[in-house]
Amino acid sequence: MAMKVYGPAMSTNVARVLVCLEEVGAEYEVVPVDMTTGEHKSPAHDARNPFGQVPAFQDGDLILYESRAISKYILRKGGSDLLRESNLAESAMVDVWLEVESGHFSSTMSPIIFQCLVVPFLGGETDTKIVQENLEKLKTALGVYEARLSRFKYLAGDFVSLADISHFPAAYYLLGGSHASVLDAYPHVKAWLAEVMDRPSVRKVVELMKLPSA
Ligand code: GS8
Repeated sequence: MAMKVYGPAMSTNVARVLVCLEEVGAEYEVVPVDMTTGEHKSPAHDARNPFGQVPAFQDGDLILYESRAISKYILRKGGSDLLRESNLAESAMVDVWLEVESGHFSSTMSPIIFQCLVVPFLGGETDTKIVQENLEKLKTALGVYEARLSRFKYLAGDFVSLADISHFPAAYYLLGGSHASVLDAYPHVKAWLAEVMDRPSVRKVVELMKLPSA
């Protein structure tokens, strides 16, 4: 039976899960959850994700939430090497940079995406103070990334891993938004992101993110 992902592909956390399914070539189904009507807060969705958020994930009797945990499950099940689990030190570095992605990159990008895309879509006005504050935080993080990527081809070392591809959903919105030029000061980061965005799995999910109903 195909694995099921509940939530719109355009959501960054849903897209992270989808790219892992694409990486392992799994059969999967994206089940729509209409966030505009609050379906993610419905009892049916709450049974799958008690935080009332997307994504939720189902593989037979197993129900999971939290996109990075779901991603790891999919990669382990599919026998992918993107977690480097045969090497203790390498897998630890994957974990480090997955935490960095969550705590320094995506957490900083989330309010920027919300203010620059979601708020105007809902008819509101972007809070530029929030955007500027988070852009400053982003620049601080990107300085660390630049130093790292000057020494290694990828974040966890000289091998591509989940830590790299996990950045793609927020990076997609950064690259396509009005603050993309922030990356110009970080040439290694820019080149690394270009490579991440060019992975076939990422290109496939980017297409799904563009579909209005997905
Ligand atoms: C965060 C999920 C999340 O914030 C994860 O899965 O990694 N740590 C979790 N989901 C957002 C959509 S943005 O992609 C969401 O569901 N927001 C609606 C809400 O919180 O009510």
